[in-house]
Amino acid sequence: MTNNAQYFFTFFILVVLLFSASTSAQTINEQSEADICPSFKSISAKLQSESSEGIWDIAYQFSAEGPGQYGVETDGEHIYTNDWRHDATYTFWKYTMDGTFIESFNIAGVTQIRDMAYDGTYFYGSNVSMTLYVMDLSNKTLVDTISVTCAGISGVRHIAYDPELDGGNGGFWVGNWNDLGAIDMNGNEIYANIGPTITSIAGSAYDPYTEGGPYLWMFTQLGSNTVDIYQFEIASQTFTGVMHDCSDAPGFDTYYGVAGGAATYDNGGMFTLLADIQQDPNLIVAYELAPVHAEQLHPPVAPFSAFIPARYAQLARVTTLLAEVRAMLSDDVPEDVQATLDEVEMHVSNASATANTIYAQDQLRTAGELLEYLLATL
Ligand SMILES: [Ca+2]
Repeated sequence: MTNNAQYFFTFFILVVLLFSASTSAQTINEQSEADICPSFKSISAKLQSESSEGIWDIAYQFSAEGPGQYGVETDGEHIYTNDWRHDATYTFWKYTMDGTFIESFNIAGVTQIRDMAYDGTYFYGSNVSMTLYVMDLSNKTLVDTISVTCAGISGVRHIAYDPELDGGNGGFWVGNWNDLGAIDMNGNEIYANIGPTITSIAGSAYDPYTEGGPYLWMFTQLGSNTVDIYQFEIASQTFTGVMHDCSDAPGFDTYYGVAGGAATYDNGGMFTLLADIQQDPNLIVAYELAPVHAEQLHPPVAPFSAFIPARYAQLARVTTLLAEVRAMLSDDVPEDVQATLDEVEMHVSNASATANTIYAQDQLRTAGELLEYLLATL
């Protein structure tokens, strides 16, 4: 990464931390190495006339280090994939944020994980059983297991972390190919299987930023290309009809490619969806969904006392200004500009570290003023 990119990456992580300061029946296809829904071929023909909305620009994409890497997730520092196969040599694979392979590794007692989720602290996933594995992929450890109780759910294949579930304590949307329910952080049922009208769900991810949300994106093995991703409105628990066919990704294997896991994250101010297409090797595609807007955020899970709505307005302003500054900078950031940016970072950091609301807002206001000054001089 260039210095500029590195700076903004660090900075946006900081902003993300501010927003979420509290948080902390398989079928083995012998030919394609893909985990394929038994019923997908029979239903796929029904759903070919849906529309596609949203941004859906491809920010980047990369090929995994081989086939079988069903799941994908990121903590914003690295992208991880995981192998679903019973005979996998390695279960986990680690990449840089632009998809450069770093290493593969195992965690004792954890195999055949499918889709994954990340809650800001740990990674979660299951081998399509009612046991959820809580993993620290950075330290390569199994932190805990959670026993899932959710009527009508036959196993956890797809999983998405939703910070608003359980009255803001957070929880997961989970299910197997054809079911979808919700559980709290201890695995207890919040919603039994709702009987989703869209099925063959391989992976899912949470999206609070696309207009009209929050939504889940359900990566399904439906459609003529078997990589259709559907928008699910959480408030009404219904599918909106918005769909994107991920076969637009360059390198998509029209014969073997089928949906796998999905994840979402803040990619430098652009909320981005990672779609993991099962083929050989797996193809991970990063789609741009929507700009990250503070005003669309709901209150965080267990906020510091200073995290009140007024602060969001300040944060939103800083985030917007930062995006504008970023757009005007080349890779070579002049020394004086960098010094001002460092100062901005310090103020945002101060704001995130204090429990004093007035001080925090003052710090964010100062950061905003510095960015406005920069914009005027660039
Ligand atoms: Ca997921």
